[in-house]
Amino acid sequence: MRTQLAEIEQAALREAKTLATLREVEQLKVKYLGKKGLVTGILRGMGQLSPEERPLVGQLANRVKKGIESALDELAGKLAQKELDEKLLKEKIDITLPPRLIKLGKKHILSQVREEIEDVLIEMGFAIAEGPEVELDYYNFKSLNFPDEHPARDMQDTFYLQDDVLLRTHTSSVQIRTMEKLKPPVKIISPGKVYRCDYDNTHSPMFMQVEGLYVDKGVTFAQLKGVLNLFYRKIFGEEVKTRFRPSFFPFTEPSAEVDVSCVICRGEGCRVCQGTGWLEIMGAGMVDPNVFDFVGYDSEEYSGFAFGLGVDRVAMLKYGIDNIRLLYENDLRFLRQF
Ligand code: FA5
Repeated sequence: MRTQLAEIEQAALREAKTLATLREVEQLKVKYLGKKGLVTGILRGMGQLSPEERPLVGQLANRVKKGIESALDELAGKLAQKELDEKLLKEKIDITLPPRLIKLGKKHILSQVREEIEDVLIEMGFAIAEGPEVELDYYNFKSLNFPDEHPARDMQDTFYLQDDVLLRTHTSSVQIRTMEKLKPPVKIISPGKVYRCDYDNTHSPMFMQVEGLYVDKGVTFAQLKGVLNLFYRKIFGEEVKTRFRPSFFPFTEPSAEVDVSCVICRGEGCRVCQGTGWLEIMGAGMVDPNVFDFVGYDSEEYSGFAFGLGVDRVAMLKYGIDNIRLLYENDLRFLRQF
């Protein structure tokens, strides 16, 4: 048995030298030291030995077992380190390489311009008011002093949903809804989408407006001009010029259309301003006393001004965009420029 043990030890140590993986080490451990292993077999067979021989062989067998165990443990340690080194080498990351570019989303140009317009007006003391896009004829037309069948309704090509329900054609409807709820002074802007059956390079069936309304005692047209001149300078820069042209809106009297000098050609005439040097951006005027009657304001005591501008037109002018459709086509190559 002693010779057998010595041979087993030598064989185990010889085989250990040929091993290359942790798995093989584990298999060898089972072969020699496992339940049915060679060394365990010897230990089991010790019952047949004489009482004198038993402790001697027992000691030897234990020594051989420990010797094999520690040789294999040492080998396993080395192989584990080797496998770890190889893995680390394979997974090595070169932190000096430039990263792949992540394309971040950003706000649509119309939202950017709308927010810029809102910020300028909020700074001047206006608060934001909102109203529905599906509107009653009463708020979109009638209470704004458009009599039934009056030709002024033709100025805004309307999408009707039912006889008296429509897609709002302007955000002026929010004027009435707000004045119904609040007593003067009222100083609001109402930004939002509006809809008209209208389609060419500068007109879109859905576009965005910002309406402004200021009602208080002693509000004047001069204040309206002051607010709008300051507004345009803040949006387009100090050198921009404004022009007020007499116009007509049923809900304002007097009324004006406000043009700004074309920021693309600096007033010299180009495709966008159709050679005139000016671009129409908004309608404005003093609130008609008839509108005050609809909401129960005393027109002897209060006066007010209102204005409504097209956000799309402002965006086109600010960024030199010559076709309004580009704003709604969602072409990322176009949108990423802003
Ligand atoms: C109005 O909508 C009036 N509610 C504005 C107003 C408010 C006047 C308060 C007086 C007092 P108008 O139809 O002109 O007015 O439209 C206002 C602006 O919206 C225009 O100057 C233009 O910039 C823009 N706009 C009008 N139609 C379109 C369209 N189809 N596509 C893009 N922008 C448009």
